[in-house]
Amino acid sequence: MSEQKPGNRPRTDRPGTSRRAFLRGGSTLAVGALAGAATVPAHAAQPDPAITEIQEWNQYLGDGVDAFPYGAPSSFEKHVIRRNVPWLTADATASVNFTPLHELDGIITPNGLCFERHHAGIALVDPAQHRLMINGLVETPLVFTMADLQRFPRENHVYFLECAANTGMEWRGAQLNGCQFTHGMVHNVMYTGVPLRTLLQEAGVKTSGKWLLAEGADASAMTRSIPMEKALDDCLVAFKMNGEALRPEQGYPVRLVVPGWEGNMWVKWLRRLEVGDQPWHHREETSKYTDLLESGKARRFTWTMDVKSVITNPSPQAPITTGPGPTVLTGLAWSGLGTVTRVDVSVDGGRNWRPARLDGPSLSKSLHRFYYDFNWDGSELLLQSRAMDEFGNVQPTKEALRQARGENSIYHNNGIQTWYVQENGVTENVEVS
Ligand SMILES: Nc1nc2c(c(=O)[nH]1)N[C@H]1C(S)=C(S)[C@@H](COP(=O)(O)O)O[C@H]1N2
Ligand SMILES: [Mo]
Repeated sequence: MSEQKPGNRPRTDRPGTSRRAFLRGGSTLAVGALAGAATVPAHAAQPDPAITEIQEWNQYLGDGVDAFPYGAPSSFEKHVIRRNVPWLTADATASVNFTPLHELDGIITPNGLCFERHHAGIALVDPAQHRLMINGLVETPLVFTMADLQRFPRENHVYFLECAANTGMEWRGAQLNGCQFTHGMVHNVMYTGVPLRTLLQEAGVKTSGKWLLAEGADASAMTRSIPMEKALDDCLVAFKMNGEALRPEQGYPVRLVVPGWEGNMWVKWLRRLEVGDQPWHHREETSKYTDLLESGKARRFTWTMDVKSVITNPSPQAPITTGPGPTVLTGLAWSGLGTVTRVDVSVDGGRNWRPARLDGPSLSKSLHRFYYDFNWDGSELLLQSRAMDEFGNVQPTKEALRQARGENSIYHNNGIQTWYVQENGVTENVEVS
């Protein structure tokens, strides 16, 4: 294994897995690829049919204002869609699809591109028939209609939702070729909703009430236990995303928002909140949403999503196609604890780091956008990003994660991702070791 020279093509180095490792060693990687951004060369004016010919859209009237009562993206953007990996799950109703992170910019995920994860398909709920009940250890059990919920003072907040299994396939080695598949179980929208605290206060939580059971109205009747402290802190009962009604796949007409915590607690199609004095035993919590350690013991109650980042461009689905010269590298960073204060980028597999430029709003428990504008000299790159949050937590290497938690884990993989950019711009998912 150690004979492999730096600069070799990544390869499958483990029988039985498709792990691809990229060995770091010598110094053929161009650190010189780092010169500051140059000015983008404008094309010298030449006869160009795009200019000299009259295009179709220049000759005929377009569609009228009645053509698209609910708009859709340009037909030239057809490839920008959620995608699933059929072999990951047995059927599409208990499954997941992925946000096309490499096609997006800024920090907001458009509603139609938010990844979906459900255990029993998308429930189609009639809002007029939907009820939210609060019962258990409360002074007054309550039932709210959707109209009732809209009468409470509401708030707007941008939060990321990340499934605990995001990047889970990558624990044992580089696996899926694209950030959509390695990191696409995350989305970030602005929610409008009523603070959960307001509704709980309305019902009057008894002093013995320490836990909340949140239940969904879908066929899986998914339930999750949430500690009262979190419920009273920043959770929302949300009915809007990015200004419009929740999409059916995101829990229409109402879902729980549990900022910074793993996605499975964000119960969709929320119909019941039961206050109790201890956590409930969920069918899935011990089997699916618990981290198995090497020792065979499990980490339970690992709810916060740790500081994490990924370069979205270039990446395997978004290679460099423009050749050497000014290149915009960009990506996303987030922390379930608060804001991201710093992202560093390496082009040589983690030996040298330079600060990236954070741009756009820096909101707590939200995605952050970073850029690294550089002048690519056309040599091979091993791209990595490393995020730090406002509490000084730094994103770990995959190796450090494996040392801490072994190789059996799936959940909470916030390790540093590496992309290998070849001289022709083609980009692959690899690991440096
Ligand atoms: N009622 C209900 N809520 C649910 C689920 C579900 O299957 N049913 N899946 C959970 C999981 S595992 C995740 S990661 C998030 C995904 O939210 P999204 O579909 O909006 O991306 O919803 C959570 N809430
Ligand atoms: Mo999840």
